[in-house]
Amino acid sequence: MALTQHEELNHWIEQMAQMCQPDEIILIDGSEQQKQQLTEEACSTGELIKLNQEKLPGCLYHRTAQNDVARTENLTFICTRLKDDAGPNNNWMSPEEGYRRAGEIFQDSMKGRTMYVIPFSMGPVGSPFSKVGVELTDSIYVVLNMLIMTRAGQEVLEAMGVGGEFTKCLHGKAERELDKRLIIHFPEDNTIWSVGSGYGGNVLLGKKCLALRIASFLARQEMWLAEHMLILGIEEPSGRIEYLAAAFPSACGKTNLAMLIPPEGLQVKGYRIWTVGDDIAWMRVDTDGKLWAINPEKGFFGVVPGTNSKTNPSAVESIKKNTIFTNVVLNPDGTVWWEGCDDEPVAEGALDWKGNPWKPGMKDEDGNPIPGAHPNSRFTAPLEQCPSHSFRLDHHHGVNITAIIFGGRRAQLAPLVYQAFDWKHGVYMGATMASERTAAQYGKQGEVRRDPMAMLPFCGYNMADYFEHWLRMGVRMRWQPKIFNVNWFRQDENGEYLWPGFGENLRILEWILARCRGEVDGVKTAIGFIPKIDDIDMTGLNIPRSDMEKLFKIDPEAWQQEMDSVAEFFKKFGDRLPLELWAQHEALARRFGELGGSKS
Ligand code: OXD
Ligand code: MN
Repeated sequence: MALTQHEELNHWIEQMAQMCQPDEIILIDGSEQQKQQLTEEACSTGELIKLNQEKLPGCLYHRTAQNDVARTENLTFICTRLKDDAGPNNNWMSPEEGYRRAGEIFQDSMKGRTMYVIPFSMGPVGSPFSKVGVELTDSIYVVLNMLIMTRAGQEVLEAMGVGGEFTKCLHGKAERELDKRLIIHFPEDNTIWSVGSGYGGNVLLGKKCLALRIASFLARQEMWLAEHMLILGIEEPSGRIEYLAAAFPSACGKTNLAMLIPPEGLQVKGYRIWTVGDDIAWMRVDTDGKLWAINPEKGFFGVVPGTNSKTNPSAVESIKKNTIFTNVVLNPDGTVWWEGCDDEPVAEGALDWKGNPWKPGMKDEDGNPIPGAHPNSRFTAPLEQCPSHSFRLDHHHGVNITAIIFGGRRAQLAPLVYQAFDWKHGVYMGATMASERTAAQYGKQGEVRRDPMAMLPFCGYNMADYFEHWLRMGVRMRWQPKIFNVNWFRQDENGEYLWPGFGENLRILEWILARCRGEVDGVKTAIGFIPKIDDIDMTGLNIPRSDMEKLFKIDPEAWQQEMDSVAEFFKKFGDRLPLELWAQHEALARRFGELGGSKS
């Protein structure tokens, strides 16, 4: 009997099964009963471990293979017919080669295994904002993660009807060997093939693969925006809520900002923060001419280390139940531990992320501490468990975006906050985003990595066309969100951070909102408007005036170097780069000529 009433879907499943040769095919219906069955099965094979159900109800534990702990950008490809359509920002293969190379690895790879069919919706089921995908996978870990991260199961299948469109997502663990791992996107076929990995970012195909790479490609055709952005709402006691969307490269505290807790000094103002999403925003211009956003996901796939009740109390609350922990320390009592958590590590009997006996203070041959949890260990948790989760998560239309914020980690260059003069200048600001690597990231520490709109690893087509698309979107809006850049990571001469970050960032968001409402003047500089220092509410936060001035210093020489590096980056896109971006680049140089830097 046919698996579903959707003929094209049935046909595709059959074809993929012919290639992968699973012993069995099971349709995921989204029911609690099926989820329990699969959990039991995965626990019986060791794929998952049930954690202490008294202390961590509904929580599970998983270890990935040791060579499979992060997204593998070098094995991630965009397969368009023309190489130039993928752009210098992507690895490229022809679609024929992509299907052939991945097909060889998929061949017979599910023998002795089950293929699960997961119909899922990115965004509320049936919303015109949403996109449907179907993921075929041989991993129960993937199924259980997808059930947290997406709306999945029978209701999606019903919404697809007999012929609804869907993204064809195929995942197979295969042997999890590096030379047999490929994460391939075929945007022109609305198809994703991922093989040889079990790590979330590579295998939860609704997330980076569909909701960013494929969606960005579709968004350009359909005139909307698929962005690597958090969304948060700030509610005043009057009831007015203003929503912000913000893009930061990895390791800049996106999840923390999405779950911000107002600092003590501002608590009298009675703000409430609403978390809409921590990673991805899909945004459309509505008939009112404004920009509206949804979070296509319904869970968090967050970095664990460093999460504690000081850095992110809402995350701590979110992961107390129904959470899957990947690659953290497993305590003998079936609880978990990670570097930077609230608890002391247990002295004896714990296992590290590799499954080896581990205790605090262990060192490797070179005398370096052996971490218990992998630095990129993750929690998968339902968004609705976050105490600040927005009541508009299932609204088919999302939330209206007042401001867009770009950011990065720059020790010396960028001021704490500055505002673009207009949309086009804001697009230039986003296109020139960059971040310096931290010790936790692969590569040379301090090295500047250009990461436009934080989309460099996630834009499913030529980024020159993506910039053009952003410029065109601005023209379509009657009410354009104002665009800002923030840098929480500025340091003084001694390498000390000048700004405390975390909840204190609300003081900067306040200024941003005040600017959007036209309530405060800005100071015009070459790079944009910066605040008058007295316009930032510093109640309860003691930062010397001289440090505040350093936070807003604009050094023309450093900016000249920055502009040289931007020019170099732009040149990679050749003629395809919109002329407007070069015009913005020249206008910035001209403004430095006219206005110089800021004296502070
Ligand atoms: C993520 C990332 O995992 O951006 O969200 O790398
Ligand atoms: Mn991300």
